[in-house]
Amino acid sequence: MTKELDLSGMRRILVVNSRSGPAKLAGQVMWGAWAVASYFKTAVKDADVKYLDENNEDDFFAKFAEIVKDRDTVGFSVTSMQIKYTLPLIRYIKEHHPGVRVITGGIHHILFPGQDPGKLIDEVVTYELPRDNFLYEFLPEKVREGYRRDRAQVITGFNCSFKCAFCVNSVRNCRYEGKPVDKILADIDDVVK
Ligand code: B12
Repeated sequence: MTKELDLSGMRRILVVNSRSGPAKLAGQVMWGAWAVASYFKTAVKDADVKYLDENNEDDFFAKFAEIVKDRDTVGFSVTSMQIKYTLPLIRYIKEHHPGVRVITGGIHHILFPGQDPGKLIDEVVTYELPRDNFLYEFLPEKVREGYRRDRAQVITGFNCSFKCAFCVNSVRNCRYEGKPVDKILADIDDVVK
């Protein structure tokens, strides 16, 4: 397990958020995967970053198989509910494009940092990546449609001030972190535009 993600050798990147249940969460924003795609785009020199959220794509697998052909790195965002839907995608990569580096991260790995990921995954990230930057170029068209039609979402903070026994925040013992007002206003501005 690394403590800091090695960004060298990464340029043509795909960030994937699989579905997490039989029904897609269409129209929902997947903040974790979005933050990661935005981070790669900002932190990796000359990055070519693609983002695919199964919840918000028709023909998801066809698009995935096409994009993955010319990637050097694919990152998957994983809650425990997504494992079942993410593993077949990773198997597909290892079978058809064995040279592609597969990285997984997300709340499942943060909760279970000692779990053996098996041989299919090249690197497991058990910590958060920077999340202060959400680039609107990655917002899926289906989410945009929902924003135009109905209502838009803006993230105003992270974690939570309560300590519910069932929630990851209790295990991690993390505190509520509000976003600075100027960043929230900038996000509202982007959403309105
Ligand atoms: C928002 C949310 C939802 C929303 C999701 C929609 C949306 N708009 O995103 C709604 C309300 C729909 C929802 C529903 C459910 N949720 Co929920 N939800 C959350 C919540 C509160 C916040 C997640 C979030 O956006 N965080 C902000 C982002 C920026 O953080 P992040 O995702 O952790 O990402 C960071 C890191 O993990 C890492 N990272 C993430 N992906 C990747 C990928 C790579 C490659 C790398 C390197 C790093 C990396 O870097 C990111 C940036 O720092 C979390 C609790 C929490 N505080 O985390 C629970 C949580 C994710 N939910 C949980 C659960 C159980 C559910 C439900 C099953 C509840 C239920 N019984 O119905 C349903 C599932 C519905 C479904 N079909 O998926 C659990 C998951 C536990 C687990 N073991 O995985 C959590 C952790 C709460 C808990 N109980 O502890 N949820």
